Amino acid sequence: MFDAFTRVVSQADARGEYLTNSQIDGLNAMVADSFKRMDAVNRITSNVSTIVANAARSLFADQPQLITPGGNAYTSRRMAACLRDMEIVLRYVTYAIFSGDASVLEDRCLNGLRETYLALGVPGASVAEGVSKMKDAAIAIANDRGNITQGDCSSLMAEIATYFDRAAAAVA
Ligand code: PEB
Repeated sequence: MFDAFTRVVSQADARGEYLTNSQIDGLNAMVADSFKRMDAVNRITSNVSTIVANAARSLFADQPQLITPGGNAYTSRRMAACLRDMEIVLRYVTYAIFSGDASVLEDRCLNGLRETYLALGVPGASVAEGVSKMKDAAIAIANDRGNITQGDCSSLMAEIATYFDRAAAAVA
């Protein structure tokens, strides 16, 4: 599991090189902007149940076959598993945002998930759609201009989007 710092160190060490100026500048910029990152993680973490519930509601409105008999989220046991899965993915996304690196998400959540869903008969494309709805909701909350110091969060929001996109692509 890497974060933005250990990833750079591990790459440099693999080549036996010192850190380059551009690597140091990159990490310096990340540190300078770290309050934005912490605020984003804090806002998403504080709104997990809203994000999951709304994304799931919207997914089932778009794909009602999931919750009718024979659907993969039919029965309260499967519905619970589905909401839990969405919450797990969102949790790993918050770890990736915090670390500034996708490896925790890739290694501990997404690795093998497609195969798991295939074996279970869970429709991966539907999970991907749910993840994409969580992306929109999470970014709307993290990027809300209200009650926060004003600043340019566009690159952080673009980075956050990539973690959700990776999760969706891993199961689609
Ligand atoms: C992944 N999901 C399910 C299972 C596992 C995971 C391992 C099988 C065991 C169980 O039922 O608990 N677990 C989950 C995960 C990690 C992990 C992400 C990462 C570390 O350890 N069904 C739908 C929707 C979708 C869904 C499209 C968006 O119709 C999910 C939610 N996942 C779903 C369902 C099951 C499941 C299991 C319904 C139960 C399937 C079944 O038992 O038939």
